[in-house]
Amino acid sequence: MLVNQGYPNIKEKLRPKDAASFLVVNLGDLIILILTNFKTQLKIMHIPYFLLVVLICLSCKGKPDLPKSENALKSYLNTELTLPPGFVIEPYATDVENARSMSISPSGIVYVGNRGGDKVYALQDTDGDHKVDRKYILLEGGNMPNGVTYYEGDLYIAEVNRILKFENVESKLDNPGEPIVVYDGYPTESHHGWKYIAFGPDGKLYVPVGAPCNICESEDPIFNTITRINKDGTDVEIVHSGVRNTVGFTWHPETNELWFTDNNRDRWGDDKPACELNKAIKDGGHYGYPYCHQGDMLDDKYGNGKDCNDYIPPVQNLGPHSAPLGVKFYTGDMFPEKYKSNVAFIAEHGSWNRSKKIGYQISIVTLDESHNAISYEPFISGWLNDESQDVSGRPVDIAWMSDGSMLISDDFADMIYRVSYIGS
Ligand SMILES: [Ca+2]
Ligand SMILES: [Ca+2]
Repeated sequence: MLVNQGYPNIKEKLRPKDAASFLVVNLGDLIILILTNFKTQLKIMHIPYFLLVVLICLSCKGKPDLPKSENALKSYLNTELTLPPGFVIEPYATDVENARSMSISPSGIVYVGNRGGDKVYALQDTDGDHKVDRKYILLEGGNMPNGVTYYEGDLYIAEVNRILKFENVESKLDNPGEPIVVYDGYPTESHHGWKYIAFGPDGKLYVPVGAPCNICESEDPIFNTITRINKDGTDVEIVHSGVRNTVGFTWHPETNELWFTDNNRDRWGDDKPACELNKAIKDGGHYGYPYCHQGDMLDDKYGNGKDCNDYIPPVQNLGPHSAPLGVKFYTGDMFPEKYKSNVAFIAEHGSWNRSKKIGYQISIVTLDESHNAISYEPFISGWLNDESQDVSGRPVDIAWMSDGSMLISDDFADMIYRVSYIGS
């Protein structure tokens, strides 16, 4: 379904900042927490559904007050955000509600999933001016269709418990019909049930299954894992365990090793534990959850009698509660040499379980030749105003355009940004 032609305008729904707006930033996360973790308690407490509906409606508001015209928005972004010298950021697409995981096909079409919404979009720049001028809705009514990946002509979509597929998707963007169900056997638990998916160098689809709780031991070994599955939906296998909730992973372009972010547990204070960037040098690893966090911190309950040496530590600890999602190594030709191969770019969605917010940035972890981390620093920051704690955006995923520029999705500003290097 084609829903938009011409450069999309910023919606009128954007409203002035107010004192409550930064609280509302995280209400979406809180609603999901309430609906999933506490659903049993809610039933016991007989909390009326209309109250939940009110809360959900509130979570849709509080969007950042952004300039409406394209030029003013570009100027605003380059003033408010801090980038390294020579880089510029501009709106690539606006009005992409709840823009989450992305996948770019060889023809340059950008596929985007939803977590808070129920849609999957295809975004097209038909005239090559680096601005999306067509937006298609491929899927509506999806169950947290967060994960999207384009592979050999087909678009794969991950809902909570199902993998869907639109075959030969680019021949029917305007009228894709119903997707094929590739597999429907993943758990239906919605807590950490939204998924990032990608095909590995082995041609198999990698599908994480998050912990069905903040911190718990699960009887079903499928939880807290990264699985993989054949593209026809056969042979699901657990590849890694002890992974609480990864919503972004990639393969190193030289070694083909799997690198993944992990969101560690909440409600244990502001500064513990750290979130993680991990590296899997072989299959079958255990990455600590729920026993050991950040490589050296035993859990206060589940860590009893355990030893952190029994689990694979992160390559780099990231900000506690910073919510690292998308991670990618640079594979293009546009950025300066120092960003190629051994720099992991990470989209930090930003903290909700912290008295002072952190994250809300694109960070980079630079590696040495042995792939040990030697630095962790911001690449693009400024979506969080440290002083006022105001938030104007929440990065979710990173993808590379064929010209070497970077796309960043933002599910709070409902936008895709394009970052390019123009030199000094
Ligand atoms: Ca265009
Ligand atoms: Ca870990």
